[in-house]
Amino acid sequence: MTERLRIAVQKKGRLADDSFALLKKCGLRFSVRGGGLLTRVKNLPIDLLLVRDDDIPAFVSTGASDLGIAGENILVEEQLTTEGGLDADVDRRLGFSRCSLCLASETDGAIRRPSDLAGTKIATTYPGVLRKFLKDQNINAKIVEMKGAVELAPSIHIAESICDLVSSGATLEANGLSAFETILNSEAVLIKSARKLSPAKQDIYDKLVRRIDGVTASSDSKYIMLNAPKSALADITAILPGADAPTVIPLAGQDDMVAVQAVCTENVFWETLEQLKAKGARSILVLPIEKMMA
Ligand code: PRT
Ligand code: ZN
Repeated sequence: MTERLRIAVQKKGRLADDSFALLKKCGLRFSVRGGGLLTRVKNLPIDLLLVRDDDIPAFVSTGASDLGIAGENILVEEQLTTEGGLDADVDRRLGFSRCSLCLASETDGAIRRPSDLAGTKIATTYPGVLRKFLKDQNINAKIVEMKGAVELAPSIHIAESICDLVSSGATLEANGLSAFETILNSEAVLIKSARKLSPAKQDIYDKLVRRIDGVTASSDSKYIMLNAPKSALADITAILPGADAPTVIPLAGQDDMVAVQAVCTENVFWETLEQLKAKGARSILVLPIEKMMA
């Protein structure tokens, strides 16, 4: 029987859709409909273990799963709070579900900086990360552990401030709170243990991560095509964000102009196009790149 690589993925929630989308872009064919815990990938020897995000680091650590996709916030919290430690670490950053674990307090209140926390109470669902921060900063404050709705803690006088995830900032604002310190910047990560995989699983893993790298590299990348005066070629090449040597092609009947094509590995903004135009570039096209392999 072929060995199957097992990946633990959040079943439902903020990470789930983007995790499934990433795996589908890597060419994995599967369906997550139905309530099963294990989903078989049809075209590769891979199974998906559909679980709550909090359980993913422990599944990887114990060997119940070979890999996992979870927020770095969850991984770091579990590393800090699991008795005996975790054999699970970041293998790759995946670039989605970005958020920050922040300290926040009442917008017009007295707590404005970490040192103001001394002798106060802080509500959080991340006691491990918060405890480490307070210790590193030499701040003596009480941690009030909650399971959710942390943003309500100050208004009901459970704590003077909170330590919670922030993405748009709308939740803090709606509760009259402002962030005053970031403790951790987080994004979804591929989690792996230090255990050696069997040769068969190692092959599947190598293939998968090569594809993941191709997908993450191409998501910010664009193919740019433009016509440029020969005299401005150096200036124009310098503006192209994250581009190696571009392809330069003569233009029929126009000796002073060339066509330039390049892969830009960083975002191409409207400002970039305006700068290119100011240097004499014309007919500028920016195209998405679906897949890349070096
Ligand atoms: O059921 P399960 O345990 O699997 O899911 P869950 O409810 O524990 O987690 P879920 O699905 O809410 O979040 C999963 C992961 O998404 C988190 O661990 C983070 O890595 C990531 N993520 C990204 C976020 C946010 N952005 C986020 N904004 N997780 C939570 N939030 C919450 C935050 O706690 C606060 O309540 O959204 C609110 C703030 O959002 P803004 O936009 O108002 O600032
Ligand atoms: Zn959770």
